[in-house]
Amino acid sequence: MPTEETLVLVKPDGVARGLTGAILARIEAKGYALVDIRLVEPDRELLEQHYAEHAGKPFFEPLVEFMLSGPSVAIRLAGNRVIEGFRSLAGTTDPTTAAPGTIRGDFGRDWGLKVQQNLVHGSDSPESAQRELALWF
Ligand code: DAT
Ligand code: MG
Repeated sequence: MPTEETLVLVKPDGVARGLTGAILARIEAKGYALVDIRLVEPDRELLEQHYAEHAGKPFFEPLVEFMLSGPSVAIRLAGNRVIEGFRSLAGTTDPTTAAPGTIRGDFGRDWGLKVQQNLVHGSDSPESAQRELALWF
């Protein structure tokens, strides 16, 4: 079976707070391979496609606006079970309750905004990964 790939994003809050290096260090220490990495300033169309599953939800527009607020670092990451493994490294969606030891649990908090800022994105399935990698790379 070919090695699995996933899309990881260091989102605008992670880049703006200077946490890109700390996040990359955790990914590298875990042993996954960086296949490609680039700084991206996405447009609205890319983001609406990326987050299409959330269209119509109350946080959708704040989410797109947040993602437009600055560059993200897009990473093509590879390794066996990397989709599941990166989501485990990231922690659960809500940074207030994400486990300590995870990226979101250690670096995230609730800022009282309409959208949760939780530093990173990771694809949630092989189908999502292929779809999202084609959008960002
Ligand atoms: P994840 O990024 O863990 O896959 P998701 O796909 O459900 O989470 O949501 C995408 C992003 O939207 C998430 O990283 C933060 C934000 N978000 C999700 N649910 C939210 C909510 N109920 N209120 C505010 N922001 C939310
Ligand atoms: Mg998701």
